[in-house]
Amino acid sequence: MSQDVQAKKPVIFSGVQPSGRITLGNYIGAIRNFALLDQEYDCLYCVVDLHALTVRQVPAELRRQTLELTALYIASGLDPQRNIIYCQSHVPQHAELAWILNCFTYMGELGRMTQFKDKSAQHKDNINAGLFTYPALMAADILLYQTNLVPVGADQKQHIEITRDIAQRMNSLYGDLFVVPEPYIPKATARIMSLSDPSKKMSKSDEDENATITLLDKPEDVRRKLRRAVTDSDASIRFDEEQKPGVSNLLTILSACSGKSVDALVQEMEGQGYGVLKDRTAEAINETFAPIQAEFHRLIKDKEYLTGVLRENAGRAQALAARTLRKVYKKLGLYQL
Ligand code: ATP
Ligand code: LTN
Repeated sequence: MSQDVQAKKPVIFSGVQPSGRITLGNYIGAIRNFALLDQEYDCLYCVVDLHALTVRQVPAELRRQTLELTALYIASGLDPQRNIIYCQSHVPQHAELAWILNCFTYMGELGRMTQFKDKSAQHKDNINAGLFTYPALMAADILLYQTNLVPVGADQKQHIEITRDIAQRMNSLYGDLFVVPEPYIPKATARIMSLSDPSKKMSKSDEDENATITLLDKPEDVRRKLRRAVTDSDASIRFDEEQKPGVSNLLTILSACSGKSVDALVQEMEGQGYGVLKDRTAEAINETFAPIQAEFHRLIKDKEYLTGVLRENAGRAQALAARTLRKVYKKLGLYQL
């Protein structure tokens, strides 16, 4: 974001949890799009560490993953001068606004969230209140900055919808408090599937190592995982998400990494076996990752630089967040000193 943060450019906000190694799904579905948008928007990209606490984290790993995600944002092409790259817990207004929004969010609507249902099923021993009210904190992230557009994968659509509902509800009670944000979910890459089970989305907290490709995987790991990827027994390379979810997922990934359309790829590989599709996909992923990994490995050694980026950008984010929070407190009738 440029110095003139308050200027008229529309605002983009998005967040990724430092809850594990960043996957190919996170990259193609979300992070890659961030860099494409930073010319026309004022952008904030957040490491949402408070959200990560809704499932148990090992403290030392959470710290490491926070710094890694910061480095990966930058290595993926986001300039930390032009974009506000920062950490959620460094800007206390997120938690403060989340409390307010909790008071305007209904139990019924939170109970319908599929992420809550999925995570409660995965973590039966820890169905905590934070997991339930997660969308109110996410709404706070977005609404604090008067965000216009939120680039995310398809799994987050429902959370953007509840954010819009909360914003509209409060706007109609108190006048114009918040900009009502729109999701930005490019259809083709909105849902990258697991390599082991193409009926599930690729997820960074998946325990099966072969299900996910991480942005820091070595080229030989990518090749090995691709070779093991589940396809089908029909042996024809076609895009058909219903009948051939594994093959279609590989085609989506290959298309996203090579820049070629799925149709062109299908024509090129006509009559060839799945081995060719898998090897080409692995190579395209490795080519996409190589410059990002090189930059990541350079940045991650420079903890001082990364900490400096987080410190400086926390200040910029706080200045923006404080304006919205002040307005909300005032309009709701909290006594002003
Ligand atoms: P976790 O497994 O810890 O829930 P996750 O892999 O689902 O993590 P998030 O941090 O929740 O990742 O998501 C970061 C961004 O990546 C979000 O915008 C989300 O929609 C997007 N995303 C996550 N998985 C995929 C996927 N498989 N395909 C496309 N986009 C994805
Ligand atoms: N809930 C998101 C991460 C997230 C987010 C946000 C995304 C937290 N706050 C604000 C966009 C905007 C997830 O689980 N992927």
